[in-house]
Amino acid sequence: MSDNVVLSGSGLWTPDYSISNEELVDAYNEYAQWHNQRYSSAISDGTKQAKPLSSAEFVEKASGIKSRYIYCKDGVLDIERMRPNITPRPDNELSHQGEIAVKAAEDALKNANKSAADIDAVIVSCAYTQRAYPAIAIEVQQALGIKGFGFDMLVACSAATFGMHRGYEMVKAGSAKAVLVINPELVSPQINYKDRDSHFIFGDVATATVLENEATASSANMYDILSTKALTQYSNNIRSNFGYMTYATDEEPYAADKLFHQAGRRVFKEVCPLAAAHITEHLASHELSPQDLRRWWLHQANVNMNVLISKRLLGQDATQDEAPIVLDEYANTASAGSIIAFHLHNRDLQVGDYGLICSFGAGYSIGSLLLRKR
Ligand code: CO8
Repeated sequence: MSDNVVLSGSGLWTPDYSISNEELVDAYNEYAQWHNQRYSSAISDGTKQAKPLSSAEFVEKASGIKSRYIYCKDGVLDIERMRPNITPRPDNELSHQGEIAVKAAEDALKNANKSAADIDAVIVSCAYTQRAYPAIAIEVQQALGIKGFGFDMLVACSAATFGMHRGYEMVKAGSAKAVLVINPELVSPQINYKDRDSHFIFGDVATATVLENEATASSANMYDILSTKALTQYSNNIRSNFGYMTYATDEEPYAADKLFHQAGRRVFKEVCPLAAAHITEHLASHELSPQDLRRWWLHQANVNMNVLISKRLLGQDATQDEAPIVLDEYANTASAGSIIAFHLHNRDLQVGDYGLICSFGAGYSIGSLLLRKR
């Protein structure tokens, strides 16, 4: 059997609800004003900090984000709650994260022209899993009726690309014929909606991809995966301390440091050059230059990051056709952003065109896949 691996299909599940910058900022500002009034004497004697106001104009200018989708809108804009109000499910029902994973997976299977019987491994790879065990991947495997095996993996912003790397290697090694990689990015429960600097950044979504041996592939739209490249470099600039240890350490399990927090400016400055160098090296290993690529499916955290990286690579701004932006509508969806961009903007490529999927962010982590349209 050949050892060529193809990306034969992708899938996307988009939540029913969305929140505009204006709605989000109005709720945050109402909360901040309430907070500042409630704690006015502590704020004046310096024992508590005042909450600064947010602005929809700032959010769009600083990030490019106009709105975000959300799994459960209820509760987020309620200043007495400021977090989604998700109803817990009993153990014998499909979990929330399992449900959105199944939806994206079904779309990817359809687009890859595959049925559950064709898949022999399921990887659920995302920024958070809603529980430690049993693995969400094994739950999804059962819900879809897939034989073989499944496992979860977490690599924050690069979970999707790193998951695809593992799928690629499994198919190459012959330990699986076809791998379903799913990224159920249900991130809204970890957003600090009371924090002016980060309340606007993220949205929920689920994406999925099918990677398989070319010998079994029958999709009408597929890509050769020519190679993968990964890099990690430890940084505390994007962090969440949420975890199972709080039960033993007696810390507040939902304190601000247990939610997403970052030094956004430093992330911006450090990650952009790392990502540009990583991409250049990846292409050079195939004797390709950035100009040889027809399309860039880049991580979707901040439009200004993508502009800077494209400029470093191409020497000029990339057009929407060259490096599509989806974060205006979806916001930062953790690891799923580059896969949404791929899913929505790949069908027009011609046979032989090159494209690159690349994630960059928390860890730090950078992951790329070089593709060629078949
Ligand atoms: N409204 C109004 N003003 C604001 C706001 C706001 N909401 N926020 C900040 N400001 C103010 C600041 O206080 C500051 O004021 P001053 O100049 O007086 O000090 C001014 O605006 C400028 O602030 P910044 O320097 O912080 O603004 P930036 O231009 O740097 O923009 C960004 C902030 C948008 C956060 C930007 O730095 C950025 O995008 N950086 C990169 C971030 C990034 O890529 N992060 C990766 C995220 S991690 C990830 O993708 C996955 C993690 C796992 C998922 C987690 C899910 C919950």
